[in-house]
Amino acid sequence: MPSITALDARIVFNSRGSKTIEVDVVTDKRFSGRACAPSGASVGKLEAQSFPDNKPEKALIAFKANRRKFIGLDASDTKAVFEALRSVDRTDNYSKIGGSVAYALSIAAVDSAAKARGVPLFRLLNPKKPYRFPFPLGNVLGGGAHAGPGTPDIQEILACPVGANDIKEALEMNFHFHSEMRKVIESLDSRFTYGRGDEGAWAPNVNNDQALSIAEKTIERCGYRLGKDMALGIDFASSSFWDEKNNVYDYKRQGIKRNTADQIEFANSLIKEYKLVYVEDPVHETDFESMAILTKQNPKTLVTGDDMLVTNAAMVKKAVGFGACSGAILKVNQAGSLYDALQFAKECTKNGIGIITSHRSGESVDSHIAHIAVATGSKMIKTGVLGGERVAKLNELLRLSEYDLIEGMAELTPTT
Ligand code: 2PG
Ligand code: MG
Repeated sequence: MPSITALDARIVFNSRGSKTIEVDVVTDKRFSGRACAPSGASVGKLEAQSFPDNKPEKALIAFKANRRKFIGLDASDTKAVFEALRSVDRTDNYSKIGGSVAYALSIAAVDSAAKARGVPLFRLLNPKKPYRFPFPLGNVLGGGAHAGPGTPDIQEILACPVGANDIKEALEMNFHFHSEMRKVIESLDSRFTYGRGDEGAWAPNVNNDQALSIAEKTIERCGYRLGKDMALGIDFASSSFWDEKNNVYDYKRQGIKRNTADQIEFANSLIKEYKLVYVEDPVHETDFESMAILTKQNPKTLVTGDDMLVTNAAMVKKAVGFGACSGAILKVNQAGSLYDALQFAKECTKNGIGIITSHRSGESVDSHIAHIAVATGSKMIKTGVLGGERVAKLNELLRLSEYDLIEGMAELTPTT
């Protein structure tokens, strides 16, 4: 067994220039694993808390005070690491030790264990075939919490190269789409600055409707067929503009307010008009009833919970009770430790809910999520298109294609 012999941690910076925690785990005195915790801008209410009292320094102190408890553990045993974390932090959301520590420690442990065993991480996490490549779901045009005033209220317009035959072709299609989109935006706005949001998506001065029409025009310009070669998706991140007091979705930037019925109708109309293969958080995080309506009415679309499910197995059970969600975002740092996230993945698979493994808007150049996506049988990996921290994950998928073990692309149609 790859036994943990040393651990260290430090504060480093993420892609937004904010402080975060990076952990090193050494097994058998020579195999070194490392992971750096990402962070979100649109954060679900029930997510793990990254740092005690929101202070990275306190997470580092908590790590140092407790690190000896992990010495001697089997680094490949995600449950043992989880239990050791829980022995020092019994809160629901890792607020005592910090979700960032739970994330970085649990992933650095399997990173070192994979090296000790001489296997790729996805094999360590799931020794059973078949493996498939997730479709890369790339944020190409965005606003919301990821970009400034003038951009759409909708957080992300996403491209998914559904017609790609292999992962290389899929990545090339997304890069092509992203670069052609700039030309479409420029043709409509000669003053476009080439500005991009936190995840590398274009951040033009357009409203929600214009954003979608730009995406559709880009598909034409690339010579793709909408929904056949290249499909579109949307992350509404609608909790971020849900006005709880007045019960309306407040599209402030566009000056439109929608009540719940209007919001369902709006989401439905976009799904139809743009043949959306994917919609994420179309309604706010506690509205399971409306999510169930959209899930039922759109059997060909992955109606996906992010802030709604917060990578929590109990929330999947709740969603299943409502008939809500055919897709589920998996972000390890929402859950805290890797074990929590793998339990969530199991619950999704058991209930026929498609998994979409995802980055955060504040990222590092780590590429573990490429392995987690393959190991969990994710249908998609949502990890942006441009920016070094996004491309790091995409390039790792290319490296994984050198293993003959991975047999083609995932099956996309929802199974619920
Ligand atoms: C989301 C994510 C990633 P953030 O809402 O899905 O795209 O954004 O990390 O800011 O929560
Ligand atoms: Mg989201």
